[in-house]
Formats: sequence, C-alpha cells, structure tokens
Amino acid sequence: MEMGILGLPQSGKSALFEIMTGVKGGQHNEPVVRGQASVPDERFDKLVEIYKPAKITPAKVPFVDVHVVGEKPWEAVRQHLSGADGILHVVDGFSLPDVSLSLDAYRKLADELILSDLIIIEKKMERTAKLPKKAVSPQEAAQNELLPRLKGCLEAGRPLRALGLTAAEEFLLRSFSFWTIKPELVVINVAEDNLSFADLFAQETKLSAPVMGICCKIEAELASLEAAERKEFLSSLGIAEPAFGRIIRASFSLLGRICFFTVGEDEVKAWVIPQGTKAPKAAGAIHNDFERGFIKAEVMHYDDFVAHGASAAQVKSAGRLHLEGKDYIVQDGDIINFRFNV
Ligand SMILES: Nc1nc2c(ncn2[C@@H]2O[C@H](COP(=O)(O)OP(=O)(O)OP(=O)(O)O)[C@@H](O)[C@H]2O)c(=O)[nH]1
Ligand SMILES: [Mg+2]
Repeated sequence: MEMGILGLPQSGKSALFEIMTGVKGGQHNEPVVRGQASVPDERFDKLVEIYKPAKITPAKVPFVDVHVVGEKPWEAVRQHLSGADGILHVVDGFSLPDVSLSLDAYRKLADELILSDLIIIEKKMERTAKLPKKAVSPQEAAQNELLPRLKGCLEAGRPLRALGLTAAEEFLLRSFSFWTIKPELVVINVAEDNLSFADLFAQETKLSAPVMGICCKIEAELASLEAAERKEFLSSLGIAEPAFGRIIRASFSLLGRICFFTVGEDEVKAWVIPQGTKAPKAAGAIHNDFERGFIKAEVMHYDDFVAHGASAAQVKSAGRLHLEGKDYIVQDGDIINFRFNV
C-alpha cells in the first residue's frame, strides 16, 4: 500500500510530503523519497490515555515524493510511481488564486495521465490485432474484451475510475498499471490569505474526485511548533485541526484501509488492514501463528469500550464483548484479543 504524490512542478508536493511525514522531500540528488505519515485518530489517542502503555504504534500511510527534471520527466514519474495504489494530486492554488486557472493546472496533469493510459491501450490493441487468435490466452481475451470500453472512456477525456469497474474487472486489468484507474485525492495548496479557495474550487469545478485544501506555508510553520503553541496558533486562525491530518486520514480511507486496535500496558497499536478482512487474516497481520492457529477473536468495539467506562469487565457484563469466529469481518475501531493455538 502506497500513496504517490503527483503534481505539476513547483506545486508544493515536497512541502506537503515533508509536513505529513517529517521526511525531507525529493531533491535533485535524490529523485524518489519515501516516508510514513501517522494517521491522526482520536480513538487511538484516547486508548493511549487510558492504558498509558510503554510503547505506542499508530496507523501509518506510506507516501512517495518524486522530483524529476530533464528530458523525459514523465517516464521517470511512471517508473517511480507505477506501484502506487492511490494518487494525491497537488494543485498550485497559491500563485494562481483563480478557479479557472487552477482548474487548467489540474487538467494539464490529469489529461497527461489520461493520454498515457490511452497509449498503453492503443499499443496493446495493435499488438493483439497482429496475433493469430489461437495465440491469445483466455485471460488476455477477457482483457481485450474490456479494452474498447476503456478506450472510449479515455477518448472522452474521462479517467478510467469514472467507469465504475467491478473489483473483478480491476483485478483483470492490474497488469496494465493504469494511472487513471487508481483512486485520486485532489489537494489544493492555497495561499495564507485565501484559505477558503479550495472550497470555492471544489464547488465550482465539481470534480468527481474528493478535493481538500491546505496552506503548506502555514502548516510547515505549524509542524515546527510544540503541541501547546500549535493549539494556540491554530485557534488564533480559527482552525480546529491542521489540514495535513485530514489529508492523511482521507488518503488512508481512499486506499480502502481500516484499523483495529490491540491494547495493553506494554503497547497500544493500530493495525492497518484492507476493508472487508476476515478475522484470521487480520490476526495474521500480527503474526503468522495467529492466523494459522486461529481459534476465536474476542472483540469489543471502541465505542462500547468508551461508553462502558473504559472497562473490559463492564463491556462484558453488558453483553457487548463478542466472541467471533473465522468468518467475522473485522470492523474499523474493533479492539481485539485473538485466541490461538499452534
Ligand atoms: N506562497 C506560497 N508558496 C509556497 C507554498 N507552498 C509551497 N510554496 C513554494 O512553492 C515552491 C515549490 O515547493 P515544493 O514543495 O518544492 O514544490 P514541488 O511540487 O515539490 O516542486 P518540484 O519537486 O520541483 O516539482 C517553493 O518555492 C515553495 O516555497 C504556499 O503555500 N504558499
Ligand atoms: Mg519536489
């Protein structure tokens, strides 16, 4: 799982990457940089407050920042970001505080991505046309059946994600590494004196992708402050929560991830799993043995835990502690204790 940061040159990609991950972004000498951003989660903070554990491990989202210049920047970007599962598209909204201009900037890159996918399809169709029918495997034949529909979508200037492909179709197409099939989050980097510009952009453009705003300039200053100073600074600006936290959370759910918690005095940890994961597989995120020898999962939801005075005993006597079997689908916010035997 990885979120790739894309955007036109000098839009603020590296600034945002550094704010989120604390890692210095890509520079000339180091074109690709990877970093992990902790997912802010009030529930996790509350669990830490309750257990006061020796060790804390929040959920993380990996981000990749690319800095490319030179002859073929596009190829370099493709090479470094083709494995990304989602795209964070940064748009300069600070030097162009005008919706139609920033929309042009957005489209410039979005069209590039559409064109790039279209070229892949055209090449593939050309190759297939030259092959005798017998030489085409059943899987390829199934792919080929989909291609005209994809081509039509791209030719109409729309990204592949707009087609609403089924999970099975997406799976069938994964070897193509299409750009525009990946989920996208649009982030407008706004000027300090124009914080509401992203909302205006979202309203006027009505993009199908979610749009969020951040002022990288302010938030970079914020990151350098102590927690108390940070609170004061934010309230002086009338902001409840820094935007970078919301962007990390949005990226996390865009990638289809949820988390469950394990708690104790030694460690409180948020485990990241794909949505829809069954209990044994979730146990396997902790250790292979947990999956192999899975017996049951003792599950209480975070909300029940907090509603019952943060006491597992009270949750149990209220009948809200569930013993779940191997078909249980783990829910976001479950606090789990796995029973296993190897
Ligand atoms: N005024 C203003 N300038 C900003 C803001 N965010 C970034 N910048 C400036 O924009 C420039 C680009 O920032 P970067 O984060 O390096 O942009 P980038 O997209 O990583 O650039 P490349 O990797 O070269 O494509 C820098 O000179 C920043 O000072 C902002 O919120 N306000
Ligand atoms: Mg950069």
